[in-house]
Amino acid sequence: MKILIINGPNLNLLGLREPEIYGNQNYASLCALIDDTCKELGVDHEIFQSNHEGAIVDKIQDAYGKFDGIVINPAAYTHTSVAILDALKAVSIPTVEVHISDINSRDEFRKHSYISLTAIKTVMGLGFEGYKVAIEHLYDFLK
Ligand code: CA2
Repeated sequence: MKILIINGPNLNLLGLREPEIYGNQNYASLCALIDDTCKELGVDHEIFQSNHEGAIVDKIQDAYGKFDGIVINPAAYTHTSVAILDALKAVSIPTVEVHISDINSRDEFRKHSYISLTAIKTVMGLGFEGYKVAIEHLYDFLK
């Protein structure tokens, strides 16, 4: 089993600001948690982060035939990107959406997610731990 973890814009800056929303750990700590979770489950994985919508679309297209599942935090593109939604639908790879914060209890514009229209599950509001929950859910779904 091989899964792809995709992180969208500005997640590479975690820990710099807004610790009350995103915590005070940095992106390297998040990647370490993802690595540990996948190791525990015996799952091969790759982590990809980009600040560019087209690069994320390219990565999803390239995942076809190479990955069994995707965990994605599209960050701000969650609320705007029909292109990422269409790419996920096109490759039809089971996808779990994850958000560090609870997007339903923040700004009105964050309440809508295009990605939820195709995700098998959305995990939110659990901090970094949400990635562990998302990976475990995807693993249970795929095994
Ligand atoms: O809660 C989440 O995981 C989000 O996907 C994070 C996005 C936000 O646009 C979504 O609405 C919810 C933002 C990611 C990065 O934000 C930073 C803000 C300040 C400092 C570092 C990162």
